[in-house]
Amino acid sequence: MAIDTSAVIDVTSPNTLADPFTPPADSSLWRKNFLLGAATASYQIEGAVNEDGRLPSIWDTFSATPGKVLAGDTGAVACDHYHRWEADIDMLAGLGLEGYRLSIAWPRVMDASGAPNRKGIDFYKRLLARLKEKGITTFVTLYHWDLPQYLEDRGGWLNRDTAYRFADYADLMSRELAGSVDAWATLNEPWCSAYLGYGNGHHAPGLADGRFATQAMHHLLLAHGLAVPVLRANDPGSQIGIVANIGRGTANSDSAADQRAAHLFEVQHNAWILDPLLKGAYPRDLWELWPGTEPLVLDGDMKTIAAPLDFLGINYYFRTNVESDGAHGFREVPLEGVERTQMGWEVYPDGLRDLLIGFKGAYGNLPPIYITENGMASDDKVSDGRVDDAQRISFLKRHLAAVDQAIKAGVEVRGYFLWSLMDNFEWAFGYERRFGVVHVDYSTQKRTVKRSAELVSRFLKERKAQV
Ligand code: IFM
Repeated sequence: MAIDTSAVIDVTSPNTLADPFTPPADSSLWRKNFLLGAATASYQIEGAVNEDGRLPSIWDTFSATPGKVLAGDTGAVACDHYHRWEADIDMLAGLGLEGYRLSIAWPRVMDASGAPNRKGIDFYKRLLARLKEKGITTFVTLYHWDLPQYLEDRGGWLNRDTAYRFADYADLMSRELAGSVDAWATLNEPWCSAYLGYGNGHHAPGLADGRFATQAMHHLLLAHGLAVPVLRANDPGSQIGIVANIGRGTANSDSAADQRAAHLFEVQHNAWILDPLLKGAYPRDLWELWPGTEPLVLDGDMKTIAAPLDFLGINYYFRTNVESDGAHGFREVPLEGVERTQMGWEVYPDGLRDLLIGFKGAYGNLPPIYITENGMASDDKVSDGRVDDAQRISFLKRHLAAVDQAIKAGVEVRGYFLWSLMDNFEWAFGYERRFGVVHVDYSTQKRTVKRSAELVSRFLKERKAQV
């Protein structure tokens, strides 16, 4: 496929460009019904972890464990959004962003007996009411990793019962919030919950066993499948979906072994989640990669998991170049001289385009897609009251061009959410890595709109003004 090089700008001299962001006139982004918004997640921004009856989550426990999070950071205060939500929503609306993707903290809204916590629920009711008042489309994720610690104490996602508790939680929230949520996502990035949480221990709860990862994944997907009909019944006007992070794997050489390695990389990152959801079966190649780790699957589970979706949320960040490990798997071969972000992740917009087009070919029933996260971390500094995040502006422009190319190739992409509205608690990397289009000074909680947000905002206002 031809690449639109006009979308690639020189990040070293951004100021020489009159307009480093606005998409070309023929871009699908100019369509008014292409939703452009921003995303956040509860534990990453809310803080107030002990307030109004919120119970501990696995991330409170994990981040309080020495050595687990960079600099010993925790989400105890984060962006203090729990107290500053009104100003934050005003800021979002002021930027002209049309959609907001947020998540609910499960331990804030339900206690260990399953009883509702009214104060926690009311927080989200007020937040969503304000978003509606501002005319913002609301995407609500039920699970963005903050599992109640009381459930982890009973085995967490290794315990099948957690899937049923999740369905109860989905029932409660969709009864309480029906009518104020445009789209429900059951889970955010089950790959991270299962693999990083139970497979290698980089995330909470910090367990490291391949067998745990596949069983946790199965229970996460089961939780999703059990919740879908509940959400549909309680909130029939809303769209129901799930959010998956996807990874591009490329082969380090043309050799059959390296090509196979790249295929297995994508099986492990993408098909592990998308095949059960869209084909009702785990990819068989996964068991070649991880022999002996098949989860316990009960009769009917795969049918439950493959419940039809109204949308699929896709989170995309980077690609990984791999070679064969000489046995059944792959190992990374980092490429030299490529552009990287503060996370060390390679900037590779083509990966997003290629994966989207590949999914359309692989899954005949691919639902409409929202890019529910895309963005990058940079070591942004405020200078004279401004933040010039030139690399992010270029990154966003190039990834939006990739989305446009996928749309033109026939993939139905309905919208795109920037990750993230503001700098926040980046999990095991604490506050060092800044993903926001708004800068947060954690000592004062002052928000400073970065240049990237200004340009996105300018584009949205221009688009709105068009007849
Ligand atoms: O910050 C995370 C987010 O919570 C889930 N997706 C990836 C982001 C960047 O790492």
